[in-house]
Amino acid sequence: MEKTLIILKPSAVQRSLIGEVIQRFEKKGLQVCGMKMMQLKNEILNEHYAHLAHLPFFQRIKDSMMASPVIVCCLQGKDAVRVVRSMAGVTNGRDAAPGTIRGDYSMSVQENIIHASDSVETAAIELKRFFKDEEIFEYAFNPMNFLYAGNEV
Ligand code: IDP
Ligand code: MG
Repeated sequence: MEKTLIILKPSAVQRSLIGEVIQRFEKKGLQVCGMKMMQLKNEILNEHYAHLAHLPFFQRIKDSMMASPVIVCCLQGKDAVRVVRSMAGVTNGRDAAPGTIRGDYSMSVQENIIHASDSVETAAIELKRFFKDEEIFEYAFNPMNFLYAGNEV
């Protein structure tokens, strides 16, 4: 099944939106396969945002990502990359459609709550960048087995 990376940026952590954002993905039906808090550093951001290195405000974008710990999360599901990107909304929070995460929680281009991998190829590279193999979990997703103990049904 397809996996993608999301990062809850400092703008999510500092505004106490971790739970709300993760809940949207859980309710949609995406499976959380890995999750941890990290303090990002310049080196990993140089890789992660290499496509922005030419921008005059590259350092400001990196500083914003280092301003507080972030939550990195692996989500799994059919077409997970496409589904998660569409739930995130376009980059600029002021342009993002209502109902998307950026559309509902962000007024900013930079402070836009969430990173989401933009292709299947990028997702594989980004998951390797932020997670060790043993930090990604393949597990059955079967809530019925956890509503009751075996001797209760
Ligand atoms: P994406 O996050 O929608 O994929 P990218 O173009 O990959 O957008 O840019 C990565 C991040 O860099 C954005 O999410 C945003 O935080 C920041 N960023 C991109 N363009 C600008 C800009 O013009 N001004 C300020 N920040 C920007
Ligand atoms: Mg991007």
